Amino acid sequence: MQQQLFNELWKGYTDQNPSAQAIHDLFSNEGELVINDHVAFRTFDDPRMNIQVLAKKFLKAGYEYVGEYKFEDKHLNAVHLEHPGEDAPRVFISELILSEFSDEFQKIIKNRLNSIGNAYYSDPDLIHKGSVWGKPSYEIYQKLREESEYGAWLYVHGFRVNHFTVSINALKKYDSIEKVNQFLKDNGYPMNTSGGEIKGSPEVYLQQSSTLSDIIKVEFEEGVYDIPACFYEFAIRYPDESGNLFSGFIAANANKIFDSTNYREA
Ligand code: OOG
Ligand code: NI
Repeated sequence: MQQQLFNELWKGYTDQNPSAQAIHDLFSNEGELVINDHVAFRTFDDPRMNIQVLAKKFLKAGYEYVGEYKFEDKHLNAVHLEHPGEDAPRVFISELILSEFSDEFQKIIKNRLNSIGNAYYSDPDLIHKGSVWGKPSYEIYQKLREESEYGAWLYVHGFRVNHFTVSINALKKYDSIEKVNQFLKDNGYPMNTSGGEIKGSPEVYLQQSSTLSDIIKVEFEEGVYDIPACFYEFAIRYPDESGNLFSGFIAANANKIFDSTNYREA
C-alpha cells in the first residue's frame, strides 16, 4: 500500500541523483533483491514545517513513532517511524534547532521561510516539493555552511527524500558491509569516510555506510554552481538481546552519515 508513495519518492530522488539508480541497477544485475531499510528527510524545527508536520503524511498512512534521537554538536533532533502492519521502509526525520544558531543565521532562514505563505507548508505533499522558496543565493549557501552544513543543504534543496538505504540483510552475494563497500568502490563511487567508512559495529547491532552525495548543477541567484545533493546508504542489522533484528538507529553512526552532503569541490 505504501508502494506508490515510495515509487514517487524514488523517482524524484533518482531524477536528481542518477548514481542511486545506477547503483540500484548494479545490484539488480548481480541478481540481488534491493529492499529499502529506510528513507530520510530533513527539515527546520519551525512549527510550520517541523518533524511533526513532515511526519503527518506517514502517520496517516499507518506509521507510528518508534525512536527519538538528539545530535548536540549538529543541533538536530530526529525521530524514526515504522509501519506496524506492513513491510514498509522505516522513515527517519530530523530537524535543525534554529534557536541554537547565531542571530544572523536565524534571520536568513526566517526570511526564507517567511518568503512564501504559510499555506504552502500545510500541503500534505510538502515532502515532495523540494525548494519551495525559489532560487537560493550561493553567497548565503556558503555563509550558512560556516555554522551548519545541514542548514546550508536544506536552504538550497528544501523538502525531499535525502537518501534511500539498501538493506544488506536482503542481499545474498554481498552479505557484508565490507563486500558492499568494495563493490561500490570498484565501480567508482566515492564513499563517505567521515569517522571511517563503516559506521557502527555488530556490538551496536547496526553497521552503515554511504556514498558521497551526487554533485549536481543548481541555479543560484548568482549563476549555476555545482553542489552536493543526495546520497545512497547501505545498512546491515544484527539480532539484539531479544534475538530480533535491531530496528532502531544509532546516534553515533547517524552523526557521521549526515556528513555525506557536506560541500566539496566537484
Ligand atoms: C540523516 C543521517 C542519519 C541514519 O541512517 O542514521 C541517517 C541525514 O543525513 O539526513 O540517515
Ligand atoms: Ni540513513
